[in-house]
Amino acid sequence: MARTAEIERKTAETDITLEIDLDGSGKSDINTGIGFFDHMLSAFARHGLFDLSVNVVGDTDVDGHHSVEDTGIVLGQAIAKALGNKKGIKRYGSSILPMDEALVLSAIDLCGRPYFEMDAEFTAPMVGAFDTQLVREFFYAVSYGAMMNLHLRVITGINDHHKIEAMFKAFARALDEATSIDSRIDGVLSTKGSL
Ligand SMILES: [Mn+2]
Repeated sequence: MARTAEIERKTAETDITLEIDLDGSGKSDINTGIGFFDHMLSAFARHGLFDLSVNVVGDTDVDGHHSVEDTGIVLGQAIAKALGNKKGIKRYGSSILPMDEALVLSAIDLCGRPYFEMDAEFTAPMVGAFDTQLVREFFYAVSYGAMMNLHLRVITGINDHHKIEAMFKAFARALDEATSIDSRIDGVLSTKGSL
């Protein structure tokens, strides 16, 4: 059974089409109108081994806020939809990922209850055309859209490009683990019987 989802979302601010295959090989086709954000979503797909296609037509003449936040909402919803009933998935995933001087921890519980914790500080207001304040907006939106508990913590780091890229890659690897199927798991991994 394919674990895929396609979502289209159109508002006065953004028009987004997104497709994900949780059991892909890391192929991506990303066009958000913000170069650094494209770079981050490509890294997410590649390192999570998800196939991901994202097309965003947003009000980047205002700024990148709506485009990044709404893409987060849609990605979260697509992850939840592709997961379906969550039978057989590992549920938890974590990664501690280095990128040069930056070291980032990401931990995920696909528990059906949204929660978001992030500990990261950036010194530059922008990386390319990407506002560093949007890192929090994006991951908050993903965690709530997917109804997941997501923790992200920059343990060390100096360069904002490295810190943010390590966050996207650590998130990808943690999500790959949490969404992967373990044949030993009968039903859903919860004593409550549902996730
Ligand atoms: Mn880079």
